[in-house]
Amino acid sequence: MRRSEGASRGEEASRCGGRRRRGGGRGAGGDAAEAASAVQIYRVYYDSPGSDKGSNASLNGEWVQLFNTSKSSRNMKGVKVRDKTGYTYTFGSFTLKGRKSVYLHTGRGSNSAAHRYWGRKRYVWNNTGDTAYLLYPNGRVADKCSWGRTGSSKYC
Ligand SMILES: [Ca+2]
Repeated sequence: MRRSEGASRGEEASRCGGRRRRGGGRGAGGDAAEAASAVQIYRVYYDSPGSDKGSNASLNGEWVQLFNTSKSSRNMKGVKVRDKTGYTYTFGSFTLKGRKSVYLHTGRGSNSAAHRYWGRKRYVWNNTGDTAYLLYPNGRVADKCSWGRTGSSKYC
């Protein structure tokens, strides 16, 4: 409807979930359904540093950073992170504190408050374009972030 904003701006917004951040702040026109997702995809590092030789360290160079935009803790149990293909990570018992990030690494490692490990032996995020989805336990999309064939990471 707000055509005066211009098509390019609209496209940019839709590539990364179609709303908020980047310019503006919170609350502007947000509806209740979207406000329900306090946890959002903040950044995806899809092309891990160096060549993709498949070592665990290289796999862990791939990650998704989730950020809790609210001041209160969020229970993450059952929340999922999924790629376009359908590879899915499901959080077990985990609480993300308010205004904190958690990094979900592709490879194996010891889980901590700020770092969780998918445990995969292969990369999950395509270097040449992909989409990361954050799903509620019921499967509804809470957030998503897409990128193209350039760069190594995307701020969503
Ligand atoms: Ca990758």
